[in-house]
Amino acid sequence: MVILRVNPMVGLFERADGPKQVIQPMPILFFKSKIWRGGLAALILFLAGGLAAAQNCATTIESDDALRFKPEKIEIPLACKTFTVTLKHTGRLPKLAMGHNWVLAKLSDLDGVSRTGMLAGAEHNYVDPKDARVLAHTSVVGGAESASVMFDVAKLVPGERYGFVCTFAGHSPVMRGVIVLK
Ligand SMILES: [Cu+2]
Repeated sequence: MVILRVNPMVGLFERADGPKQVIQPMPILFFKSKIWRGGLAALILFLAGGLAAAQNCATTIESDDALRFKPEKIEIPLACKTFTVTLKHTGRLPKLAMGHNWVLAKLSDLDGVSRTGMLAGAEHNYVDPKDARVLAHTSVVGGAESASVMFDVAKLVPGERYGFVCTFAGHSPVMRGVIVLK
């Protein structure tokens, strides 16, 4: 028969007979087990994954053969290091006739970057490469095409108002939307 006595110094049970052997109570065995460590690692990964998903540092915006963006508002979490916008053209018309791009700038600069973009022309995706007011932009896409751009969120200053516009010839007066920093 195994006789257990309590060692008050460490609070563990010990066998009083035979070779010195420490028998640990179940809770301690559980916390030392690989199952627990594996579970803890999985829990941390799950929580980290949930946090990244909650921040959602990417979005897709659609355009079509009519002159519109859907949605016309993009929320960018300031907690994101980078943000990716994918512009998807769900229409059928080729890009020479109904091309769209997505250009990010301060709201007050949207008219200016549209003017310089139109002058830059199709070979520059309707974006003047020398125009520093352009904070990010995609290339021009036609029907069934898409393009993405990733930019540093640190470029965006809290309190400033930003928007986006399609600078393809003639589209900028109607194809635009707003950025919401959160
Ligand atoms: Cu357009």
